[in-house]
Amino acid sequence: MIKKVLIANRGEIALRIHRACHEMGIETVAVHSTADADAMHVRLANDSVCIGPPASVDSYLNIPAIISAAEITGADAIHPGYGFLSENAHFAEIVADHGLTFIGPTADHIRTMGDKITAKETVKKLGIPVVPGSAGGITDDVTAKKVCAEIGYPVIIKASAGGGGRGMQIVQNADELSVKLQTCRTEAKASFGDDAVYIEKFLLKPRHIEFQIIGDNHGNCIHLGERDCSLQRRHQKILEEAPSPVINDETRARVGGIVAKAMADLGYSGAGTIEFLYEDGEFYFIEMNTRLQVEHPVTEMITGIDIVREQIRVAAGEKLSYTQDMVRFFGHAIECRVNAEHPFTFVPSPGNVTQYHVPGGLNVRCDSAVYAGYKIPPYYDSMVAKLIVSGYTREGCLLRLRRSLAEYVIDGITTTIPLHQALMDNEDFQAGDYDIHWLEKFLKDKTE
Ligand code: MV4
Repeated sequence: MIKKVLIANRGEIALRIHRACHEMGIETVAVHSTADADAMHVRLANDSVCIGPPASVDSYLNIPAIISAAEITGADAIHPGYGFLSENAHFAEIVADHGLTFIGPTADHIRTMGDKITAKETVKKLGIPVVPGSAGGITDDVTAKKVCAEIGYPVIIKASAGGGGRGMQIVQNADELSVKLQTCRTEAKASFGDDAVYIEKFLLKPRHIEFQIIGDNHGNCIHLGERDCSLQRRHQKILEEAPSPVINDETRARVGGIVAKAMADLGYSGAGTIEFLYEDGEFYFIEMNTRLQVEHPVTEMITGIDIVREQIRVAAGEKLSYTQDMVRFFGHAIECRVNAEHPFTFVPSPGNVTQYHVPGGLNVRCDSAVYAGYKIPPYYDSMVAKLIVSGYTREGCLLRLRRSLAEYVIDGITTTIPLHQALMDNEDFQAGDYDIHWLEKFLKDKTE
């Protein structure tokens, strides 16, 4: 088994990983930038190493410094968390080359899913339904026109090396196609160094529903149900819930069964998320994430399964602790992302947290590395906490969230807590009646 894990991340997820390690009797190494010397995970870890100045490229993305820190401290594994190096196949390879265990899938699987054209081809062959579109990349106008005529407008052109909303063009009709194809290819080359693009039917009012899977190195892969992540602004998720308000048990078992079988056939090991657009009762694969996700706690809350613990177990070569029939879904869970930002304009608000009080009570979980007196640095992501509640019913979660949000004290900075409070009072949200565009409209009405 793994004895000492280097956590190549910061903030709440570094703390989340430390907690799983501590419960498993595994020591931890925190690596941090000069801006994070006073961070909570640095205090709690068994060892800590400063790996560079504040800028992420010089610290949390500094591969030689991270590998050196692992060697100096005697770590035998590295957990990359989310963001930073978590989906960097090159990093996964280097970690393995140094005789260390990368807590995540193989470099090959990361690479396959990082290229969106290859990812789509791969999962389609494995039986997962995909969005209608081009078979592979598109380079010329003639082929593009043919594909679009077949699938019908509007279409969306996406960069193969993009993902998460970067490098996309929506095309309303044939007249716009040629220019937008060229724009997309040029931007893809400039942003990602790869001009490969593909075309899909543009779905107008889908929901974003993703399935959590986890596989081991013994041919097993299970699914842990879905999360509804439709509430997002500029491709940043704001609130996530499990189960989705629009998915029933039969559909969960059917689609979950398809994705778990597909990933077992692929020999996938580690945690992963299969992202779908869901419209008119149909699922369409768009991307796969090969990392632990920010919103994993809602899945943990309805299954009782510690996803980070399972990641560590499977990386160490152990079997998953659960077979599919041991997985039970209980009740509902909702996560509110608390960002150090203005609640409606999203202007960043880093600075000193002067007073801090976390809500508690039955079925309330707060994943955060913030403490009273902590100074939120301006260099990184603005998410400072995740407030997660669970309950028998979705309605119960909404009542519990109202109560917890009111109890939460974060003085000294502006946070998105008032946005969540406004959501709790909205009828569409209360009814679970929202798609991927709903939040932007809600915010437009609020700020106009
Ligand atoms: C789409 C789509 C509609 N149809 N694909 C956005 C993030 C990335 N993961 C994929 N995204 C989308 N892909 C098809 N075939 C809608 C989105 C999308 C979106 C697109 C344009 C403007 C805002 C958007 C917000 C959420 C999702």
